[in-house]
Amino acid sequence: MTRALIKVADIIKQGLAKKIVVLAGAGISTPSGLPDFRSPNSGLYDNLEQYSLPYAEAVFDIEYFVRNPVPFFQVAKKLYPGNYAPNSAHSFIKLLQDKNMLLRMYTQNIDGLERLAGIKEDKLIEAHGSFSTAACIACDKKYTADDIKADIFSDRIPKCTKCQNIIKPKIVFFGEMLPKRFMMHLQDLPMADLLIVMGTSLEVYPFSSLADAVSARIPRILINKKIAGTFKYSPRPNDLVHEGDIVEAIEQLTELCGWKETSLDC
Ligand code: CNA
Repeated sequence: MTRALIKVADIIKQGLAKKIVVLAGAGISTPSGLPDFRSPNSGLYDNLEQYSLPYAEAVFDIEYFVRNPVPFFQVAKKLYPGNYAPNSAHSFIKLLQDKNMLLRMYTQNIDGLERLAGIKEDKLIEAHGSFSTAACIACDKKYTADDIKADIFSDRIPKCTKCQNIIKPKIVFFGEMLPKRFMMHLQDLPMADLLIVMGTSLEVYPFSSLADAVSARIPRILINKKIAGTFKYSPRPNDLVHEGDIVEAIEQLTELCGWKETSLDC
């Protein structure tokens, strides 16, 4: 157990954390079997050679998508909701919600596992969208996840029944606006009394900037395989960093909080 986990558990046990904000990324879903982006070898970026992309991020670039949607739909097939279950990282956040300690969870993930774990809509900001809805890129006709699922799983590009243009899941691509609800960070982060950052490389802006939006006197903890973002480049005096596997860390933190008897199974 690291000092960081012990310290956070102390803050929680002393009742000093009643408005926790959680920031999460693809690393909380790797234990559920989903690939993340940037992990060497296993990450999606290292497995896109077959598509001869001009650069890896092009898979989520709106201009590239309009010209060649195939790589995106191959990645979509890997991440599409329905094949994966939440893990103890998601359950821990649900536990914070049940204990009335969760102010908000901001996630970059598009896999929908937070919803499946039972995190309520008003507590959750899916900053990069989700697969739950989709729309035609030309006429904006709306579709559900189920409407386009069969096409995606049969390697067909889903096409609009009205105008035959491409139907795109409501995932936020590079070059697109984030959902309006993302702006809630302007009121949430200044109110937070503890920031928990988990499973993210903190490389995607503007999401990464949320880690810096809490007051300097508020403890921030990063739980990740390796140190990232401003925890590395401009650390604050009361920053806490736990480098390691998310599931092991959450199990330790749950025990340190005295919540071990509470099942983390989803
Ligand atoms: P990233 O850049 O791939 O970073 C993930 C981080 O998690 C890395 O620093 C890893 O070291 C770390 N990590 C991976 N597995 C574990 C583990 N078991 N325990 C602890 N740490 C771990 O992903 P980010 O989320 O930071 O990047 C933002 C992108 C990724 C967003 O736009 C997402 O939409 C996108 N994405 C989402 C998913 C998903 O929904 N599950 C999957 C892949 C990519």
